[in-house]
Amino acid sequence: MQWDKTQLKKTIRKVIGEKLLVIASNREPYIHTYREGKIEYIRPVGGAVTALDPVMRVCKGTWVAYGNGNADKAVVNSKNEIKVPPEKPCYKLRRIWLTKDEENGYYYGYSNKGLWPLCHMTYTRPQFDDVDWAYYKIVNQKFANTILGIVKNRKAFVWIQDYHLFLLSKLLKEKAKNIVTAHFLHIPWPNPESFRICPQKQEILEGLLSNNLLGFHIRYHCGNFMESVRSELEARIDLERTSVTYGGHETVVRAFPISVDFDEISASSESKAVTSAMKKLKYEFSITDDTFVMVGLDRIDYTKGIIEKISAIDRFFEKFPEYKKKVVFIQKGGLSRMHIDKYRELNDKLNNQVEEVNWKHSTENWAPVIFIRKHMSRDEIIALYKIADACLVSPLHDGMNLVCKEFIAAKNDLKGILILSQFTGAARELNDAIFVNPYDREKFAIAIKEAVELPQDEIERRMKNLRNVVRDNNIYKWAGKFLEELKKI
Ligand code: GDG
Repeated sequence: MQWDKTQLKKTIRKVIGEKLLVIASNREPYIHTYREGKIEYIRPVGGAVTALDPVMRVCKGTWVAYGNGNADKAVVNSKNEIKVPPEKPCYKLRRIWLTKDEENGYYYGYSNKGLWPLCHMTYTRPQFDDVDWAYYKIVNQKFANTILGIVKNRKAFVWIQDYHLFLLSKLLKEKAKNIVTAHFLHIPWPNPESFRICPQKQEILEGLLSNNLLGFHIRYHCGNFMESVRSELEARIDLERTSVTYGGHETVVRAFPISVDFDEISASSESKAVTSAMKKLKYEFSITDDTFVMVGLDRIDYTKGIIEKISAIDRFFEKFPEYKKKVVFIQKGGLSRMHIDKYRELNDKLNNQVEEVNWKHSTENWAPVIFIRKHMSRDEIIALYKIADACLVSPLHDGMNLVCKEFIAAKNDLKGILILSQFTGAARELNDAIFVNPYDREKFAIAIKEAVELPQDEIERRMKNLRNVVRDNNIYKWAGKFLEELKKI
């Protein structure tokens, strides 16, 4: 069956019915900011939001999130709500306000200095701080209070997102019997050896085991989670049902590989706005028809392997100098979590690296790496994918990775090669990519050469297969399968 908006709508009606649907996530789908005295909105950079907005447009309901735009307060009503998407309002966004201390402790501290490196195998030491943990609990409670206030006595389904809200289900269930909760984790769940260092591991597991359904991107993460429970708690694990019963309550654990709105991206890649953005990009970066263009698009994050990618490009031009002036790599990097030292250091390191690699290989009017830092709209991002002959996606560890799926969806003409890290969740589905280990610089450089020299019919064969996979396993299927599982419970 091909999943689309209509199919998802039917499933929602069957599963949710008259119940209220609430999504809870740290990040909001639309951020309002002041610019030159006027209020405008942007869509934040990040996978979870990209995936869930199309779902909410179909599901309606209320999305509860932290409002961190400087004009966010100016546009909400007295209940701190605003209808979004701004261009075609159809669901409610309920904003939660945090103090600076709360944001520091809960978001930058516990979530991103602690949990993020704990869950990603990049050899970055997690930092667990008691004050940060206290704020993490306070903010989870704030989310719980807000949701309880919205739901009241009605029957509701609360769909919790990601690692910022590990305690939310438990806090809700302690107060309300009329709420069913499910939690989807967008990042990997670590193996039990890595997880056991976390001082708050028991509270975290208990929080997650209050849910009725717990979703991860891939089965491997489900397995890691079940093993962590086995090591840390007295719980009954049912491998056949893949569920955990703890304190008399059963949580079903399942894999749901997240995806993108294939049809929407594919259709907008034919739009006038994208065609004109392509022209502008080509002009701005002096790209001629015979230039082989490689692109990368990542939040600037140490898990994304951007340093390793540029290092492989450096090696590629060292080993195969005949490709100088013929190949160019455009990396778009979105600044992320800049109040954390590790992220600032990474950003500085990247600046120096790009400078050095360009100095080493550049000729009079050509440089191998173009680093774009300015904000780009969705149309511009799709245009970037469209002008690319290859997309380089090289995380050291990634729950799924949506950039590779967006690239595939944008390539209607089949003229694109995906170079993909074997350490992404996406690598389990996208068999027709050229796979790389980003830690292996030499082989990564050779893989780039392989991509540049791939015959046209082979490029098209691979892209056709990749597109079939992403078309069939689109974001509506992800949401639909999640809800169908909930119905079974
Ligand atoms: C988490 C998990 C999982 C990226 N840079 C810019 C930009 N983007 C957009 C892309 C894409 C999204 O952000 C990134 O999605 P990813 O999936 O690659 O990565 P995370 O943000 O780490 O997301 C990940 C995801 O959640 C969903 O579950 O796949 O594993 O880590 O949509 O297009 N957009 C703009 N400028 C950028 O510089 N405008």
